Amino acid sequence: MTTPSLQSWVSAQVPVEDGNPLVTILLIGGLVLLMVLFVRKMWARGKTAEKPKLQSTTQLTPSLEPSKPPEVVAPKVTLPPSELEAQKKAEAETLRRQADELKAKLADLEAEKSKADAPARAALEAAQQKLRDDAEAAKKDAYRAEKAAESEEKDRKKREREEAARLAAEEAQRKVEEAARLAAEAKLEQARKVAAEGGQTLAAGLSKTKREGFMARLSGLFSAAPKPIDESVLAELEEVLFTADIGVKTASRLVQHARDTAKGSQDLKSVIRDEVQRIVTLKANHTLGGGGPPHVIMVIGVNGSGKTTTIGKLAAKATAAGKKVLLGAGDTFRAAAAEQLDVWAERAGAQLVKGKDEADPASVVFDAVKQGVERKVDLVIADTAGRLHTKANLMEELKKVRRVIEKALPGAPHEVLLVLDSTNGQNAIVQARQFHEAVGITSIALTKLDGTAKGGVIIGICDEMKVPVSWVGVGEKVADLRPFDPKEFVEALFD
Ligand SMILES: Nc1nc2c(ncn2[C@@H]2O[C@H](COP(=O)(O)OP(=O)(O)OP(=O)(O)O)[C@@H](O)[C@H]2O)c(=O)[nH]1
Ligand SMILES: [Mg+2]
Repeated sequence: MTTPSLQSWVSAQVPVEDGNPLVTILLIGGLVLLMVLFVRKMWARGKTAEKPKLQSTTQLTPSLEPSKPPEVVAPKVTLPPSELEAQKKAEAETLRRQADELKAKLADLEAEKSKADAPARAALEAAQQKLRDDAEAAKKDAYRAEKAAESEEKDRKKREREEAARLAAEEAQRKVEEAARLAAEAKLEQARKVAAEGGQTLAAGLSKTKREGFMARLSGLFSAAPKPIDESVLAELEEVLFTADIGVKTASRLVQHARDTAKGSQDLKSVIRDEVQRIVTLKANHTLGGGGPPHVIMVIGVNGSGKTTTIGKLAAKATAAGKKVLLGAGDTFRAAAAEQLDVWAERAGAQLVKGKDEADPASVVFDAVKQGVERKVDLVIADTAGRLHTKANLMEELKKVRRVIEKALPGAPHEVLLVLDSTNGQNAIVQARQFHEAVGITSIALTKLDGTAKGGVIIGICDEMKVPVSWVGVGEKVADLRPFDPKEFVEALFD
């Protein structure tokens, strides 16, 4: 819009008497100013709306955001004035008052002077001069005292600020510690929940063995056995036990025991029951501690026997009991092994030390034990790759792992836990023998009892190895790994 046309538009909108040019110019100017302001406002709004596009596209998830230090409002601190500050303030006041009094006297003399004769005036003049000098000196001294008091006050304020900052820092530290304590408590609670998840009973885990395994046939024999027991019953017992998964040696021993004890007796069942209880009653340690610190457990076994799962379950139990646990990912052979252990570590609230894929397992385990010592953990559990007990080179590798654990912490490992898959039946006994010869096992975890009718293997293992079965696995949950209780075992099978 050109100025003349704007002018005519304005004239059309606003009636201007006789076309006064000054009013027209003012109106046009006002309108132009309004338009400029309007355009500026719109431009500014557009800029604000564009802003989000300029923001970073990467977003930190809340859990990854660096934790901010807690906000603490500094408390107000008031310190009493020092002795010197109070003294200087009082001194300044007195001197100021003195100076005022001297000035007042000066004024009195001035009045006197106006009425006095010449000699008297001269004397008054001299007196006045003296008063002036004194007043000036008092003022100067008052100023100096004030300055000294101010300097003292400044120091006091500084000390107040420092004290307030110290109290605020103390409070912030307290808050950080409180937050850490609450986080640790929450972690422990979580671990307890995982550990407390209801699991299967041993009886439920052994139900297949009882229903379908040798126990089913034994039960039939027990109820049909004549009294007194004769050779035909013993022959039948022999047949049942030899086809059970308890191993030939144990089967022979049990038959011999029955022959010696039960012939003529009326109760074959209680004879076998008591002998089985005697065989499986070996002293086991379920505390996951006692050695070290840290107590170190080396876990071994054939492929897929349940080592990593058992380690995870043991770690969860230990953290739930308030122990600090570190897992060593010594299975560097299988690519996903460390990740699998990592998941268990996370779930149990345990720490994890892992190496690169295909790293030397001994070096990873050595590092894990060293870290366990440095981090003052209570328990270190080292995983190892599954291996066939018949492969000499792999058994040599296991011996090396054991040696480096001892090197990292003299006296360790405090437990060598062999994990056996009970579905392997008698082969589990063969595995136990070979692993024992190679590295010397101290306890056994027998897994997957829930999926097999071969639960009788426990009897054979205990009888032949004289190594206690410490743990039995009856399912996938943490609570499904149960401390082995000989009495419970015998009750579950026979009663
Ligand atoms: N039903 C049942 N399954 C189990 C039990 N213990 C372990 N498992 C399962 O057995 C499988 C093998 O377990 P892992 O812990 O990976 O065995 P591993 O010995 O570490 O295997 P490798 O590392 O390959 O030698 C997994 O699917 C486990 O969930 C148990 O007591 N009952
Ligand atoms: Mg494993």
